[in-house]
Amino acid sequence: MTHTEAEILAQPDLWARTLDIARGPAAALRQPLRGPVALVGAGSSYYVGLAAAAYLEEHGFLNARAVPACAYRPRAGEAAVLISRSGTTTEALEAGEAARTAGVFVATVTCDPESPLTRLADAAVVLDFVHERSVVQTGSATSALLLLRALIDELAGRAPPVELPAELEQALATPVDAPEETAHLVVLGSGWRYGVACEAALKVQEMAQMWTERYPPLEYRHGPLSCAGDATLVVVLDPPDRRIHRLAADIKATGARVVLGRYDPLVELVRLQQLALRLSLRRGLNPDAPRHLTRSVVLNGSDHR
Ligand code: F1P
Repeated sequence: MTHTEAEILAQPDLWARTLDIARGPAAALRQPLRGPVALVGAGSSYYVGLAAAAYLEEHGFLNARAVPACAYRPRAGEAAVLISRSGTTTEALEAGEAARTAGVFVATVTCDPESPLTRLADAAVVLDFVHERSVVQTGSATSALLLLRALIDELAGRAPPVELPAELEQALATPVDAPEETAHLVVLGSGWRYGVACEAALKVQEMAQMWTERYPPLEYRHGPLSCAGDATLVVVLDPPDRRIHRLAADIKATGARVVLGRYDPLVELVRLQQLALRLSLRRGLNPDAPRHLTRSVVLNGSDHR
């Protein structure tokens, strides 16, 4: 078994532990999440922020934005939540330093208590039970998003999603299948599911070096549908209502295969991590060593200042 696969399968336990800290140490994040707040990260960590910012908006907190770390500029009166598995990504560190210099409240979500990003925070939440050797983020990203969801649910007076570890355990036994001819993946999701769709598509890019696209579902007809065909697999994260069923029919008419999500979008993300792993192995690749990638992007010298 590759260590990426082992890390994928470890997520039910990580999620249970994440929900435990949401009730305790992570409470320090609740206040900044009320907004105004910028959720900042790179790669998978940016997509976690994208999903969390939309989740905040859907729960009535209308003053949240997600920003790629490379594009972050501090705003007076706006807290910054910096998300980074390693806590060493150069753009995330630069964003944290800029926020501190501007006098902005800085909270961080990392997996390493000793990382430079953790150390510069006013409030640091550390998922120190997540130990990923992989380059490709799996449980670190889903645990960070689950943590933010649980905190936002509590801020909104809703029960946190305590059922998800068990739902994931069940879902891991029913992986998403992809026909042999699959060479093109499209993941569709609206609202907070769009950030989840971006992260799912990134897994397939990183592990299987496959062409992927991601859109809000009803956007797909507005041009990108022209690329759908026999080698296309389209996964829809939104609940299958009348409009989604109509969209699925239009997509199937192109020859593409459509899979409608059956579980919580975060659970569907893990099923797509499993799909990415299977596609990687089917293509004779090593998911533990994704081409051209490093576990953390650390830019040395002055070329990035
Ligand atoms: C961010 C990131 C990862 C990606 C790869 C390179 O890392 O882009 O999302 O999978 O590992 O780094 P981090 O800031 O979350 O540690």
